[in-house]
Amino acid sequence: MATGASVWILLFLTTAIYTTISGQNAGGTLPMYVDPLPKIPVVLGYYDFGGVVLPKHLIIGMYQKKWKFHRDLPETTVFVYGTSESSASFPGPVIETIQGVSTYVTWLNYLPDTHILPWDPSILVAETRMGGVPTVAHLHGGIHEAYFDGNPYAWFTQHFRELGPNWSRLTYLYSNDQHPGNLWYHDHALGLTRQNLLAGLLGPYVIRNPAVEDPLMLPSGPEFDRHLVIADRSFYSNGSIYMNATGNNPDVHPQWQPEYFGDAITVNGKAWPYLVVYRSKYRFRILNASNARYLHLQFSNGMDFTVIGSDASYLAAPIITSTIILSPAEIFDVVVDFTTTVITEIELTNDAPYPYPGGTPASLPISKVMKFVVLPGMQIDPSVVPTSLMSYPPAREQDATVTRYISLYEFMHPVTGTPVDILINGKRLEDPVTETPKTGSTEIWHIINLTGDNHPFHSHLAMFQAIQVQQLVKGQTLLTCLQEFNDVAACNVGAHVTGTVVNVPEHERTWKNVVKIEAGTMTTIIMKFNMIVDDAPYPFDATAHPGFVYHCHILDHEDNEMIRPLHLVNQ
Ligand SMILES: [Cu+2]
Repeated sequence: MATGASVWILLFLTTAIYTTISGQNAGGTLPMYVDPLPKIPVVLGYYDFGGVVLPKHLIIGMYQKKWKFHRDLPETTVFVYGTSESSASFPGPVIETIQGVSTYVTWLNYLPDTHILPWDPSILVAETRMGGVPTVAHLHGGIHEAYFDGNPYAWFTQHFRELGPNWSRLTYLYSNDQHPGNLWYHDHALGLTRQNLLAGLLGPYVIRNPAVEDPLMLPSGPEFDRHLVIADRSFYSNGSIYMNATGNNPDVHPQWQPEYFGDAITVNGKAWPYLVVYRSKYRFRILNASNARYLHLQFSNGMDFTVIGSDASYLAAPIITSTIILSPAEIFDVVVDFTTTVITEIELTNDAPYPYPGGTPASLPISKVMKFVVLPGMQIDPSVVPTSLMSYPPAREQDATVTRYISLYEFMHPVTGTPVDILINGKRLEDPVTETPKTGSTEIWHIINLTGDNHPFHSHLAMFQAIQVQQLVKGQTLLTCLQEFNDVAACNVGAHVTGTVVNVPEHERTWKNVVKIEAGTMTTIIMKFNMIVDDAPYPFDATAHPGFVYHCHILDHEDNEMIRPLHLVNQ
């Protein structure tokens, strides 16, 4: 850090914006931009013996500990990942890995007998006989065997005292065979995902390939290549995490709410932090780790994001845009250039309504994410934004051998008119599997969104990209028919897919693991069940037990029960 930095910090502290945390929270008045953006601890998932890189076995625990989310907020009890209790952090450490070099992780649960957040026994949930917090880690975006995928039924409690029915492996093998990119790990326990992530069980994971990525000359090193893990949270005045304990339809679900929205925005575990930056280019790997909140990000001075990747893939070429929309679980990898800005205090802002896009407009606290303070003087910046990045085989409809229709719709309470549950194809996780793609194949999935909100579609194992979004006409008629017959052919879906075609944004055109499904549309995605870099088959048996899942990544939806099994079969 330059010596001038502390002077600048003092200068802008005096102009900090104060905001009142309102609603259920008694957090009082929290000033923004008083905590520096933390650097997330890094754990290497490999050994490096003078350039010889070898597999490594990590032990990562889940700990209950105290975390300070803001200078003026008392410490918060969290559940967090770390290689030790003292180093465990919110978010968990960045696990850095190398393409082609295996990382073994033994995930250990040291959590207490009871959860720090309310849970709902009326939804399909991991229930224990002896207490404890069921957990199971999932590597989001990872291509690996189903044993190591963090199946919702593969949960375990502290010291493996109790095991879910699909638990099978003490140590998970992440072979890191896939292309370089940004992944993240988080909990996936049955019916408890929303609470376990809200409590803090999440962290970034990177697969690097220096031989391929270093020649790109992108901003690099711990100063200029940074993670921004954004997550909304609400707090009580005593610092504890606030989660509504009363369901929207308590006669059906005593606790479950359709979406969790916090009224504070945290980045890397601090509410509204600031980052002092040099006049240089920076790479930011931005993850929306919120349970349900979408983020529509832009800079207060109107400067651009140069998007270089999304989710676990690069774009073919950089795309310049002034705004990006991140659904929960979505990642954008961007370069931001601070060299030419005249304004020296720049806010990263958010104006996404919640639920997205038709809900409550973002209030003042929610409309601010963090602040950048630009140091004076030019910095030598050897980095560039190359004209081309990384190319993968294109998404082509003609490669597909199977077409499926996937419909998303809610079931409303007859009195309150609010959702009781939100399902995929009207089915539940425990209903018999219906999506059984052949390993190595390509499929077309038409995803029909008959709800009023956007949903982040996520599949384990598969990589996919949207090729077309088309608005539905007479959607209510289709919804009524599907609610009665649950059969897209009988409901003549084709007669409804005649509306305006909406373009997929250029910066979302790559092999993704989360695709936003707009309300009232049918989004056509190409699903690849192979290694997308060269269309090679998976280097493992993808048909093995217990299979995979696909789901909505609004965690409250996923938990009740916008999630379905995905079982691959042999050719
Ligand atoms: Cu959803």
